[in-house]
Amino acid sequence: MSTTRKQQVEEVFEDDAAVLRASRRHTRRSFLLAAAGAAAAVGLNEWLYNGPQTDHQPPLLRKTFQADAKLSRTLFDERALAPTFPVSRAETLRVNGVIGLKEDIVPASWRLQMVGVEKAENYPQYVPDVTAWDYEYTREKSDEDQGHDVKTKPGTEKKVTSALLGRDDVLVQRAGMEPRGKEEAGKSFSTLAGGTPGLLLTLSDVTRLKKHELVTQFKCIEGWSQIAHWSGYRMSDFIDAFPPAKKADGSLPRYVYMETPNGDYYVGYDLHVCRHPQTLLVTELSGEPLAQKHGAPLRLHTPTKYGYKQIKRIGLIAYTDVKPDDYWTKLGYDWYAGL
Ligand SMILES: Nc1nc2c(c(=O)[nH]1)N[C@H]1C(S)=C(S)[C@@H](COP(=O)(O)O)O[C@H]1N2
Ligand SMILES: [Mo]
Repeated sequence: MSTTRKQQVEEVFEDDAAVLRASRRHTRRSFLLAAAGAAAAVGLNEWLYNGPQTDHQPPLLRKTFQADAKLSRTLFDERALAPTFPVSRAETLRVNGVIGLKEDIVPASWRLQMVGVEKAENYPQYVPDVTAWDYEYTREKSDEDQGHDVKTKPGTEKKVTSALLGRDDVLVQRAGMEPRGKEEAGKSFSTLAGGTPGLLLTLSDVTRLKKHELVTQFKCIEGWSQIAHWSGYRMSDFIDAFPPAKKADGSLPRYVYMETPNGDYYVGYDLHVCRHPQTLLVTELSGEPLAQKHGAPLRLHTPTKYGYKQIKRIGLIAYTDVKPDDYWTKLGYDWYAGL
């Protein structure tokens, strides 16, 4: 990395000095807690994995997950900051999991469906049905299936001449098209019904916000972790720009739901986790525009959660007061996925 680049990054960090200071405090605390946790877990491990399996997860382990999640949510209140690192420590992040990303999306056809925004009809991006949007995909499969991938049910994409590229070797998929959820976990119960009004945002609606950089550890529940350098926009700034409609009693909806444009991968979040200062809508990784398999043009990074909560290629963001469906929770993993 050139000095200028390094300086730029440090300037951003300078700007985020408060975030950094708090982050260092958290690092020390998490060391102590991790040590205590590891000691307690050792003896239990073998026993845990020997019981009968239901739902892809041993029942006892599942309870432990839930108890752990509760404990860490209380201890850290989900508002503490994850440790950050100098950019020199950043690695090249591997690609893991391509659910919802199997065909390359035509970048110009990408839109972000936004549902549950206050007074949505007053925005110029308002449409009466966000599910009527057509996403276009190029036909060639650029990569082998990777990571957690499992059987794909045959798709139902229609071969139509592309409105954008004028080619007929392009797949056009309407946002609300059935069946959605062609992967192992199936269709999300939170997926939108046809005729849902909302906003159709373009990338510039996100990139006009203040840009931030973050170098954090990325942890996959499969047991690997890497330090990665992210650039993007604070989701809290995005929420301020497109705030949720309040409920009848004046309070805010509790959750945020996201899914890929084809509905195959989907994740539910608490609203306050989306407002965490380190939750970024990411457009760049290692200082380069995101690759398709890392979630171009827009993915989430939230360093207090496991990798499976960090959805790649976001097609929909919806505010909701009903706890949203979640791909890996359906297959037995914890909904909170806290670290
Ligand atoms: N759309 C989508 N997002 C996804 C996944 C996926 O399969 N599809 N896998 C998740 C998991 S389990 C991990 S560990 C990370 C991996 O992100 P990376 O490929 O950028 O390393 O993406 C997460 N987000
Ligand atoms: Mo993962």
